[in-house]
Amino acid sequence: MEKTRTLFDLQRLYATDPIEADRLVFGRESDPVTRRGFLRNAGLSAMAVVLGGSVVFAKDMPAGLIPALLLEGGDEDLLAKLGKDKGLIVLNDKPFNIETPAHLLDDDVTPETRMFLRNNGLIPTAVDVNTWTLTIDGEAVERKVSFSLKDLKTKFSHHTYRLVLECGGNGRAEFDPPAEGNQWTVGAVQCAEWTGVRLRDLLEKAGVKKNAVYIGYYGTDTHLSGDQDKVVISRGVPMGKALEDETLIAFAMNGKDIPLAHGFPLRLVAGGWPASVSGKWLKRIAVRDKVHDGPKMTGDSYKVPIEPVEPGTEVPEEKLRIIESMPVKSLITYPKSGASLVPGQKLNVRGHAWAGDLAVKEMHVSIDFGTTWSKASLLPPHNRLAWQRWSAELTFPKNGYYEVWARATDSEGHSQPMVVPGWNAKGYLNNACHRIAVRVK
Ligand SMILES: Nc1nc2c(c(=O)[nH]1)N[C@H]1C(S)=C(S)[C@@H](COP(=O)(O)O)O[C@H]1N2
Ligand SMILES: [Mo]
Repeated sequence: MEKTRTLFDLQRLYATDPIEADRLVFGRESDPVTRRGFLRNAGLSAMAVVLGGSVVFAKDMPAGLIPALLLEGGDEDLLAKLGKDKGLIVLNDKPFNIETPAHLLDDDVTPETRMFLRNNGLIPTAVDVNTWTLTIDGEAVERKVSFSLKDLKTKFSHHTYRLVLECGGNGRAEFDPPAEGNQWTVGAVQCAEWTGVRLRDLLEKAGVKKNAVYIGYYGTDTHLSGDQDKVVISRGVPMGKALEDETLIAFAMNGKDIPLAHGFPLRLVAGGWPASVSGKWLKRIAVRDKVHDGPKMTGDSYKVPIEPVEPGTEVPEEKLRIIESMPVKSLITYPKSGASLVPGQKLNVRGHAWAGDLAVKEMHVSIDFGTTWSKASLLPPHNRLAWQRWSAELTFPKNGYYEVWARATDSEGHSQPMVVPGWNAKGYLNNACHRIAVRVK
């Protein structure tokens, strides 16, 4: 965990006073007004030593920007017992919260071993598949209905979709003032292939009344206090999202039973929205006649200011909105940050892009800190709400240190910002451009 802690120290230093951090780390002098760094000889060579090459577009490098090379985390030890790849990063072990470095998210379909893990409580220990039932009830159903796992698997048609699940707090580590909670950097996102029945088909059996507004899920995880009666988290979605084709009650992931840590034996999956609406270890769905009010639906949980606010502002509840569709975002999954090239070598970079309920329309890359951008090629999604593969061939003008930045644009024309967007107290929805370090020498 040592390396991770060092990373956060560096991030905190840069977060509190980036100009001073630059001076301390690199001896870099900056213009406090334009925030352009003046890499005078001493600073330039200090940075070149640390990065293993001089910064080719140094004149374009914003002051107070932590070089992407130094953002590499990694924890080689603690993961085997959870069935996770050794390259993942343990952010918390009570409860387990584990993130995936970008270069381990290169697969089109994220395997279990490389899937981030986010728990608010304790993973259930005993799951009896023979007695497991899913109940649908609530103020806005005609009748309460229950299904066994066998009912679900044999009495309804099956559907399979690749769905992006991204934690609402992915990117939280970059907010300033910092937000409490797991300090996710970029890897709290995955796109697995889920198989199950449509929630819509089950709701039809219960009979949805005209006054239905929202659904809320209930799972069987245990509250951290150990109190069996306390609900850990119970979130949901408005009826419109609940009734979509792709909203599933899933019993399989990547062609097998859902792994225990990810919701075995049953999970609500609603792609494109914060992954917190996709309830694991699903036992019950309530159809509500008002916005669902379970734990983590109320107060400031999974809410952001309706209007932008100055960082650090306290925002009253009535000026917050519940996060729905997630914003446009992308990752560079190849190469791993820190890649080395020989002079003249071309680099094929690639990654994924996604945009909540929308599709990604365009993808761009930059090697000069966002001064100029070139268009990348972009594939359509495998199905609606799956991420999209993008790739680009890059050439570098001379030896030195570079950063590759990637920027997606959604079907409504919204692009990723180059810096951390809209501050909010809980650190949600950071969709700033992902960047990696590349050295030519
Ligand atoms: N029952 C239950 N469902 C849950 C959670 C939880 O703690 N308990 N965490 C939610 C949150 S905040 C996220 S980001 C995703 C994480 O899914 P994963 O662990 O399969 O990656 O599950 C969601 N569903
Ligand atoms: Mo989350």
